[in-house]
Amino acid sequence: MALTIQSAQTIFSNTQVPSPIPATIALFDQLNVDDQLAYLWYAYTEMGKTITPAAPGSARLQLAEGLLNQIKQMTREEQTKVMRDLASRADTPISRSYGFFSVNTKLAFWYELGELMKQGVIAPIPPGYQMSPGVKFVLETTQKLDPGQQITVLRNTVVDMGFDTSDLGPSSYPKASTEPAFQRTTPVISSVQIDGITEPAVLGYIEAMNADNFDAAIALFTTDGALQPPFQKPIIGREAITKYMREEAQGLNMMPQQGICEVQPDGSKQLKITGVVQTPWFGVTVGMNISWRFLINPDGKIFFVAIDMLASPQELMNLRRV
Ligand code: EQ3
Repeated sequence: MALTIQSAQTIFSNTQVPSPIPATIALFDQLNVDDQLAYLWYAYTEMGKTITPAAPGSARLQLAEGLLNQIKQMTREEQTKVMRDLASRADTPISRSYGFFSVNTKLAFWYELGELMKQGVIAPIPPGYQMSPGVKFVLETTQKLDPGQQITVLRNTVVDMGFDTSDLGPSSYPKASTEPAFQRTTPVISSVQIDGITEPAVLGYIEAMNADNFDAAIALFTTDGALQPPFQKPIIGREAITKYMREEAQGLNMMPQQGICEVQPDGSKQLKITGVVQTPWFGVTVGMNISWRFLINPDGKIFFVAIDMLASPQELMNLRRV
């Protein structure tokens, strides 16, 4: 039987535990725009007491510099309006430009705005601001998440801001492939060992990804292969996956720990591997518990891989189907 992406998506689905991340984001989405901005400020500064993101390289900030300079020259009221427009995804020139940014440039843009807010250069949260019960509730919900889940909530809310430019065609901003790389600050993990796994495509994938060698990683996929990032639809085909990896997978450290492999009657293999991933934004200070669900075709090529955020560390051991 031919492999399909639809059926691949369901492998090991009965070992999956719903993540609290979408539920937290749904609560955030219900807040009004000012409360959303305040929530992000408090969540970010609260989190910053224990973990702080690495300052983005100047090369990456350059991509956001034009917008940041425009905003710096505005009055406080105008600056607040820009932030409200971004959070409410309004159709304005700045919201459009932001919509064209890659994920890491969006994060770098807000990182810099946050710094400028702390310095008083950009309008801060108004001094007399009273937290609404809604903001308090979403903050308390966020605090119950582990650090890896907290940074995912922040990341995903920032990514969803701005005007959705996906229907507007290619951007005039630098393409992802020409964007400067994240500098690796932690040593590259060289020899990959995963308890219970000897599958060459999987070991090769992790090794290549840990060296940002996306050409080597993509060569392990079938031409119609797919990669499904957490909470997203599958990205299909080598070209689209390579573009995605260049934009979003630079500098990641992947530390798979254990896995299981089940051979199917047609010779394909289904593997589930759990482990920890670190993002260059937070380095070794935040580990995200994740799983990879691989479907390898009978020729040993990756037909599908889904990356899922785990609900809890207990799930790292949750590999067997019941
Ligand atoms: C200024 C302030 C504070 C207040 C204002 O009111 C509003 C905002 C938005 C503010 C600023 C907020 C800021 C600066 C937030 C910054 C958040 C950051 C830097 C978050 C970074 C998160 C990174 C994450 C969660 C990365 C996760 C990566 C994963 C899970 C990678 C998985 C992958 C694997 C393992 C693969 O095998 C394939 C590729 C793939 C990427 C899917």
